[in-house]
Amino acid sequence: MIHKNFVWIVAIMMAVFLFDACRKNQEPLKVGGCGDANSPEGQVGLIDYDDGSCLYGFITEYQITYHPQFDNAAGTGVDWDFATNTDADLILRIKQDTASDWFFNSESGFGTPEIQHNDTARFSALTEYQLVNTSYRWDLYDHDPLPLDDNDLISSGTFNAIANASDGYVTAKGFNSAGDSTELRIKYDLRKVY
Ligand SMILES: [Ca+2]
Ligand SMILES: [Ca+2]
Ligand SMILES: [Ca+2]
Repeated sequence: MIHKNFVWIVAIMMAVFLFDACRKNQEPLKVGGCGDANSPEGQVGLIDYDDGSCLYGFITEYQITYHPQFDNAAGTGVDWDFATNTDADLILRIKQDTASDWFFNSESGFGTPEIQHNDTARFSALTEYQLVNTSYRWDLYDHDPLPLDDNDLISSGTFNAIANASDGYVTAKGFNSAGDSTELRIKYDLRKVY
């Protein structure tokens, strides 16, 4: 009986020893995810390997959610037209900071819609441009007809499309020389790139 118990105890001790040795030899668990800094969902520096799950942001719509009511930068502080108290006629342009060409210019597809300063102006993306991890520049103008008057800058700004991306929108603020602010929102869909 003593002999039988002894065998059991030795067997259990060996099993525990082998299990422990096995566990110590295992590699720590590797964490996978999207490792591309050009993805709005990228987790660069937070994961061990890229598991091919990256999705990328493709622009579907541009929005100006608000802009200054008056042209304070021109020193008039009155309106955006020759007639009194009229709303701005928007022209939105966006490009990569270092590029010479605007990849979006609302004037070519939408004309110059007149929008109240606290209403949201929406421009559908004419091409679903892919957002990347770099600096972008945008200008918002009020259209005025020549030869009476020329366009006025409403606001201008720069932003990084990936740093400013959250829940399907890139959000950025722009300013003019009077310090008046304007908000740009770029709506994007997440998709794979094949
Ligand atoms: Ca107007
Ligand atoms: Ca105008
Ligand atoms: Ca003007």
